[in-house]
Amino acid sequence: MHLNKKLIFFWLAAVVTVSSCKSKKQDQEENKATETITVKAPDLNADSAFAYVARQVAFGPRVPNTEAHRRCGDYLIAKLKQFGCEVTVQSFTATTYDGIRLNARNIIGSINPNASKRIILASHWDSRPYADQDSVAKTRPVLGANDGASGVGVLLELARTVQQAGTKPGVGIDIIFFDAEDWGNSERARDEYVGFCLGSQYWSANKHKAGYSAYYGILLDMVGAKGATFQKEGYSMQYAPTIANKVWQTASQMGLNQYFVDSGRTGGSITDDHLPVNKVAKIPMIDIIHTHLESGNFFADWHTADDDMDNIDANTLKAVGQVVLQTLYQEE
Ligand code: AHN
Ligand code: ZN
Repeated sequence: MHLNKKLIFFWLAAVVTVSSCKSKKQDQEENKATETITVKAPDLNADSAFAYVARQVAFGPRVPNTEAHRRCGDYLIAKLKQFGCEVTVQSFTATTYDGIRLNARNIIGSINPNASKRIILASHWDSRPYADQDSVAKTRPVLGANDGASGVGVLLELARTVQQAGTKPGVGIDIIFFDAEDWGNSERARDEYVGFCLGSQYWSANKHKAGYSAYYGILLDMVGAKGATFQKEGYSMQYAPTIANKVWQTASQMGLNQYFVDSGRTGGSITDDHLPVNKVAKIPMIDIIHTHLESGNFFADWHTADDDMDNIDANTLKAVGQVVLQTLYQEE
């Protein structure tokens, strides 16, 4: 609310200030820009987003084939239904690079299920079976507060917010919680995705509805750490540059460039759930993923035993969710 009001004010002020030295045509164009920005998305609640992350973490590590994983999946299905989504559960067996068969579920919650123009919002809901980046606890499963639960928490809060809102977005939204993302191993797996992204690979080859497509997609990965920075990621710029530019521009208009950094440089290309969606499903999809601006590394506790709630900042969750929601409300 506060952000958007400020933003509208800024845009009106900008138009008024410069209009005296512009042609009529330019004026009209700028008024059009002002109009698009005044479509105001409803406000997410930061504490609510935080609570949805904490609730997932409270199940314990959501490693496929464990009880915590099964129970968390049931919880996510129930929440999406509670928020008025049409829920489709895609159950499948995923075979890992090391030959383990996982009972996996992609969970899809649809808002405006009959709208023809659709946008995918996705995140993975499983957590990694071992903390191989930890200096000590290398075989311990990862709690995945940031790596997994953060993106899902933001999307649950987004679904709740849309349900509560007086005005719905004009587009249809498919929230996809991909399973079995994080079993990969860059050193040992030899396939194209080095063992990662099993749920997204499955969905991209077997969509939940016959003939399904979408206008574009936005993937959230590791979107909860304090002071997180998101750069335009390499594959996003290769497959979906207009979407990435649009999202970063929206963030900029909302005064959120401290998170959505726009240095003019493209970040590294990251093998993540958006890659099969781009390559196999042929739906342009970006990845909003936390990387360190200089090193390009993920957040400090990535794949360690310390990826817990201490890492999570409600302000970061809210900033990401609000930018995504604003982008959706600006779609015709
Ligand atoms: C690789 O490490 C190749 N990709 C990172 C995908 C990932 C893991 N996202 C979260 N956890
Ligand atoms: Zn991971």
